[in-house]
Amino acid sequence: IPQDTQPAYDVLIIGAGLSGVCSLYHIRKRFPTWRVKVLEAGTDVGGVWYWNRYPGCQIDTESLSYCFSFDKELLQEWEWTESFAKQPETQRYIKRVTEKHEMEKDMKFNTRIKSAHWNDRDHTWTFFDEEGEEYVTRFFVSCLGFLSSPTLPKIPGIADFRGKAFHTSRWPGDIDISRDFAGKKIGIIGTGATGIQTISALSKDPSLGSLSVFQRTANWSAPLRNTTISAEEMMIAKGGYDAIFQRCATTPAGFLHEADPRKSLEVTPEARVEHWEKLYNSPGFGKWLGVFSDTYTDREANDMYSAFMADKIRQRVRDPLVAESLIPKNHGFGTRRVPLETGYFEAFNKDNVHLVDLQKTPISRVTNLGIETDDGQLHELDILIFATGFDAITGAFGAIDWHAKDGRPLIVSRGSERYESAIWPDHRPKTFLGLSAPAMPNMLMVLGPHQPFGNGTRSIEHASAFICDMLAYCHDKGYTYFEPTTGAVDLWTEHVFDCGKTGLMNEIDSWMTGVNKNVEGKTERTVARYAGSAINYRKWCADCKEKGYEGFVFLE
Ligand code: NA7
Repeated sequence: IPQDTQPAYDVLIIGAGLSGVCSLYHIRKRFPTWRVKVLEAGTDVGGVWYWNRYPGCQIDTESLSYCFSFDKELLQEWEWTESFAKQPETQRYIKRVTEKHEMEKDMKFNTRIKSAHWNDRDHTWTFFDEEGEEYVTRFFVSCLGFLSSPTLPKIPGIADFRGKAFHTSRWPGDIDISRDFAGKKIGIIGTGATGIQTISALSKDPSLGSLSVFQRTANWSAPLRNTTISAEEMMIAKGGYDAIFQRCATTPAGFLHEADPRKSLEVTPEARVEHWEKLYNSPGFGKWLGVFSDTYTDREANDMYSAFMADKIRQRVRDPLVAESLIPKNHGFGTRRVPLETGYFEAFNKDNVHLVDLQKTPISRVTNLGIETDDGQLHELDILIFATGFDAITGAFGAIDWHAKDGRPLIVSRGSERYESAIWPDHRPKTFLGLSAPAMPNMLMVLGPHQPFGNGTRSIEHASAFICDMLAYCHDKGYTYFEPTTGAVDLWTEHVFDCGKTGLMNEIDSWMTGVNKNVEGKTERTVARYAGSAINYRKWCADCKEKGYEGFVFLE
C-alpha cells in the first residue's frame, strides 16, 4: 500500500464501556506506537454504567469478581463499599481505571457512528459519525455493547402523553426524585431486570405519590442480599482477588457460582429443599446458577424449583391475587435472565403501589393523561417510565449503516430489497467464535453475538487478549487483511446452534433468545449468544490461535 493511502488509525475501537476500556488498555500496552482511538457516543466512559442511571440501578454480579484483573495495583487501591455496587460506584471505578492510565486522551466522546464502508483496494474501513466526520482505520474493534440500544414499546398514542416520558437507560440528568417525583403519579411499563430495580427503589421513596406497574409478563426474581463491605473486610478481600479470578475461570459462565452436580431427583426431598433454602438465603446468582445440574434441562426438575420459588413470592406478597399475578405462568424459574431484587415483592404490599396485570387488561393506548387499558380504565399519570429493554446483542450493529465487503449490508429485515445480500438477515448472526463475521474483514468484536456473556468483564478480558494476540500476528506477518472463512463461520455457527438446542432457556422468548417484539425482524427466536460453557468457548479460541488462526484468511 502506498504511503499516501495509509489509514489515519491502526485500530479504531467503537465504544468506551468496559469492553472499549479493556481493549484500549491492552492494545496500547502491546503496540505503543500504534495510532489507536476510541469513539464513544456518550460524554464519558462507562457504557451501560454510563447510560443506566435510573434509581436502584445496581450490579447483581459480585463487584469483587466483576472488576478488571489486569491492574493489580488498582485492585489493592480500590475500596468497594458494597458486595454489589450501585451504578455510581461502578461508574466511578471505570472512570478511575481510565484516569489512572491516562486513557481519555485516546478517546473521543459525543461521537456516534452513523455509517461504515469497507475499502477493498487498500484494506481499510472508513467510518462517518453523525456530524459527517470521517475516520479511516486498518482494523476496528467493536465494543458496541449488547444491551446498548434501547427500545420503546409500540403502543398507540405515546406521543400524545403530556407528562414526562423516558426510557430507563435515558434517565434525564436533571431529575431529582425527591423534588420531581414528590406526590406524583408514576407509571412504569416493563418488569425485566431494569423494571424490577426501578420499581423496588421508587417504592421505597417516602415522597412517592403512587406507582402503577404495567406488567405484561411476570418475571421470576429472587433476593440479591447485598451487604456493605467494611474497611477490614475490604482489606481481607484484597488478598483474595487471585483466587476469585481463578475460580471465575473454572465456572461455565465466569461467575463465582456454578451448578451442584447432583440431579434434583437424586436427592431426598428434604435435602433438595435444604439446598434451595441455602441458595435463597445467600447473596448473588447462586439461586439461579448454583441449583441442581438438571434444573434447566429437565422440565420436572424445573417445575419443582419453580414451585419452591412461587411459594417464596406468596409468602412475601400480602394480597393473594396480586401474588398470583406476580408468579410467572408461561416460563419456569431461570429460563429467562433472573433479576436479583431488594424488596421487589414487598413493594406490592404498599398502598400506593398498584400492579396492572396486562394479561388480564392489556394496554389499549396512551392518552394525554395516562394509560388506558382495554377494560376502559384510564390510569392517570404524571410521569411514564419505559423499562422496556433493548434491541439486544445485534441492535447496536443495526443502528449503523454498513457497507461491508462487496457493499453488503449487515442487518436487514425481511421485505427489504437488500435482504438477500444481508450478512445477518433479520438479526440472525453468523460469526466465527463470536469474534468475527463473514464479509466484515478486519473487524473483531468484544461481547459480540455468539460469545458467552455470563460475567461480562471476564468475557471482555478474554476477548481483548485474543484480539491483541491476533493483531500482533497480523503485524508480525505483515498482514493488512483478515476475514473468517465460510467453512469456519458455518462450523462455529452450527456449533452455537447445537448448544442452543438443548436447555429450557432456549424455548422461551427473551432478549437472550433474540426476541424483541418492538424490533422489526426480531419476532422469532434465534441463537444469538453462545450457550455452551465459557470454558469450552475458550478452548475453541485457543485451538484457533494454536493452529495459526485457523479459520481465517489473511492477505498482505
Ligand atoms: P428486558 O429484560 O428485555 O425487559 C423488558 C420488559 O419490558 C419486559 O418486562 C417486557 O415484557 C416489557 N415490555 C416490552 N415491550 C412492552 C410492551 N409493548 N408492553 C408491555 N410491556 C412491554 O429489559 P431490561 O432492561 O429489564 O433488562 C435487560 C438486561 O439489562 C437485563 O437482563 C440485564 O442483563 C441488564 P415481556 O417480557 O416482553 O412481555
